[in-house]
Amino acid sequence: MSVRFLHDRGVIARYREFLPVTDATPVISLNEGSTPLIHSPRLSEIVGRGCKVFVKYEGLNPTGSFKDRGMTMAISKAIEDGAKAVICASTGNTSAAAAAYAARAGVECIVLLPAGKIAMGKLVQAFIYGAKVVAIEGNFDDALRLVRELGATGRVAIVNSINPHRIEGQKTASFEIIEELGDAPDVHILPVGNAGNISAYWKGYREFRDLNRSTKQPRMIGFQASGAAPIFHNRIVENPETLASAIRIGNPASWQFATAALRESGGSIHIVTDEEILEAQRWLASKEGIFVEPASAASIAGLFKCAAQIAAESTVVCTVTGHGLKDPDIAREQCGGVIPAKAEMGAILKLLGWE
Ligand code: AN7
Repeated sequence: MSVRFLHDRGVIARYREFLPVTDATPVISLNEGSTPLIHSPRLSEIVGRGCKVFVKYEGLNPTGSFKDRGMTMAISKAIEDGAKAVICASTGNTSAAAAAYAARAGVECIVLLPAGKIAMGKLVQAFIYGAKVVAIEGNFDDALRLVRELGATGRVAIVNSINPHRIEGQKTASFEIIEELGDAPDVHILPVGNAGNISAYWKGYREFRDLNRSTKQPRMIGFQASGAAPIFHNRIVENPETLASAIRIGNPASWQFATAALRESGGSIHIVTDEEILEAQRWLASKEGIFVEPASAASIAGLFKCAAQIAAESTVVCTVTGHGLKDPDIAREQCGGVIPAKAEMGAILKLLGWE
């Protein structure tokens, strides 16, 4: 009987020739990537004028967010370099991914989180994958500053997106989109926190264009939460605030890369309010059956906001970065409760109005 190993399908296996790996690189993979690119008839109709809108559903990665694409690279390279422990600061998803891939590699994982600001699903992931979870009295930016210092001791490998291997892995999402659409889209919309992902997508689009695997490059359009919008305002935000805790970041690590991506692609960055984010989250779940976490819904809120500016006949991709179950509390607060009933047919017919 021939055995098909799991790691023949992750993003390193699929895109090895475009990534900085060699035969000496151990591949630490959980079959990440190959996420669905879902056509949305309703979003297409809202944008109108012959535009086609697709949702890249990154919540279907192994730990429930796009971070797995970069983490398979960062952990594989850390192991290649002999690391025995890895560390990251996180608003939740990076720590979940780091903890899972470190577990798979058999190395220690330390995560520094802003105390009280991590969505429940993400916190539980870090625990169950066996990470050492440190909650600091400060925000993500404070945690990242400490991680940089801890990394400088040489005792631990940093797997935040300041590690360039993370960006390399994340660029594979663009490759998948180009392969599936047969070309790059005209517009790509995504949420922006640390700005690693917008930088990674742009790198992926550029590389496939240079290799003639696509004929064009999309305008990159980023959306930040209005209370955490340093790139939009072009200044560090000392006390970022948003219900979308994943993007509660005031001093993005990849700020310069993101600015270049916006400039080179003819794109732009904008803001959406928490109310707009939550409304978009409910809309996407209840109208298209796609449940995403609040930060991810910033893409959809953003699309609603900029729909009129999108040229006719455009192909638009919105990345939704994380699964809705990551943050059950926020979703629960917005929804109606259960309808209590006796276990009797008559009672149920009555409350359904079917009598
Ligand atoms: C769901 O996990 O920064 O602009 O520490 O979890 O590349 O930072 C998460 C970011 C968007 C923003 N959507 O991406 C972390 C972290 C979700 C996220 C972003 C994040 P970047």
